[in-house]
Amino acid sequence: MDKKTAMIFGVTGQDGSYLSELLLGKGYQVIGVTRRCSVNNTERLENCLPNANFVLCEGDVTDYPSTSGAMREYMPDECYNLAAQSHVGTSFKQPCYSLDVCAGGVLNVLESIRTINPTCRFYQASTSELFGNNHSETHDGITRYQDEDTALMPTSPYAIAKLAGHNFVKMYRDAYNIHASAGILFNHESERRGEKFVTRKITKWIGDFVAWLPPESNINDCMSQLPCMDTQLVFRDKEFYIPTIGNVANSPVFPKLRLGNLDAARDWGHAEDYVRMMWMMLQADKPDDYVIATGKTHTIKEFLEEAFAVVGISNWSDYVYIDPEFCRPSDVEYLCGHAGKAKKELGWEPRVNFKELVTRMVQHDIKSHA
Ligand code: NAP
Ligand code: G4F
Repeated sequence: MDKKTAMIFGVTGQDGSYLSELLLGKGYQVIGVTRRCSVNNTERLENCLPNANFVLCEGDVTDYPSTSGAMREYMPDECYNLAAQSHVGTSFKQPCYSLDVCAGGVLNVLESIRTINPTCRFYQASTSELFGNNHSETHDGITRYQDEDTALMPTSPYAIAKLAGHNFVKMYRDAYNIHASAGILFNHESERRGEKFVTRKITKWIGDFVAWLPPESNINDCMSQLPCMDTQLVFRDKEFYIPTIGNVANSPVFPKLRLGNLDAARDWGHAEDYVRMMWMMLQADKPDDYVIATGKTHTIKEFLEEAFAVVGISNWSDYVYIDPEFCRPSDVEYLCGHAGKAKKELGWEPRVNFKELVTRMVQHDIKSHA
């Protein structure tokens, strides 16, 4: 049988890199579409770049000539649209741009498929942000959850734009008979997660902090010095600094971890599990939309507790400064997905649990300094 070709928009991102590795492992030719960037942004693709079946092609989802041009040149069997301005906080600062990429971008790719390559199967990266602050009550013993029947009530420019993209998928499926599916994915993280998302921001900070401490220091001894600290050092330009003991490499202070809302709850899984489901959705006979989630939810505080525990710190709040800069005009407070449909129809289940996810991320960010 001929080798299958898959096209990935958003290939340089967290999910794009894991999906590329999965598809190359299955023998696909992978065409990764990347937008022009002033510096190299293919760091996550280092495992893929040497593979002769991996091709990078220039394109931007907001630019129809480039999406249609890529479609015409490679005529893929499968197309995965992962491209997005994916940071919810940023979408409040750049709402028009977020709308262009997350809504218009989907339309450009779907139109390219409809007009040039209508048998191509399409995957759209929809999101649990679509639910906003809505949830369903009780089902299968799970209380307060979101699934495919929970009404969508987006509360950010990102989520509203993603809802338009989500609706385009259904429309192209129903009106034009395109094999187009959307994965309503709950938060998924990894060692490759962007450093401005809360999980990676936390684990990266821990990795940097541990690297900054003198090798022989005991973290908790260090913090026991807190009451003695010089208040001039503690406040500087709004930022808190952690006082140190001993002779710490050239820098007498270390900035605290600055975060926003710690009470929000998220259903966090590992990205490797979630890209597997993207591929599974496109192998199904019928296109459809699926919730993908672990069914377990944790607050940011719980993530902090678990992450700091990996390096033996129990009093994590001493290291964290709440900075209003990281609070959003509106936030989604509670997400907990019910992925029963994906399990029943496609046999999908997550393999990495919360504790393993957090441990892997922290250990990776510590090792990155070795
Ligand atoms: P990510 O790391 O932020 O990656 C986003 C990708 O989109 C990057 O490759 C980025 O390219 C690309 N991109 C941005 N604007 C583009 C444009 N105009 N044209 C072409 N490419 C563009 O996001 P991710 O975590 O991998 O998520 C993948 C997708 O799933 C996104 O659509 C996201 O909204 C959605 N999603 C993610 C989660 C999650 O928890 N991770 C959950 C639900 C849904 P550059 O490298 O050039 O910036
Ligand atoms: O890590 P976050 O930025 O992820 P968020 O907003 O849930 O969005 C991610 O998941 C969505 C799926 O549900 C994706 F569609 C989206 O593309 C993205 O991947 O924030 C998580 C929570 C929020 O409640 C936020 O307010 O953490 C809170 N938070 C607290 N302090 C912070 C911070 N978030 C960030 N990014 N930075 C902080 O300092």
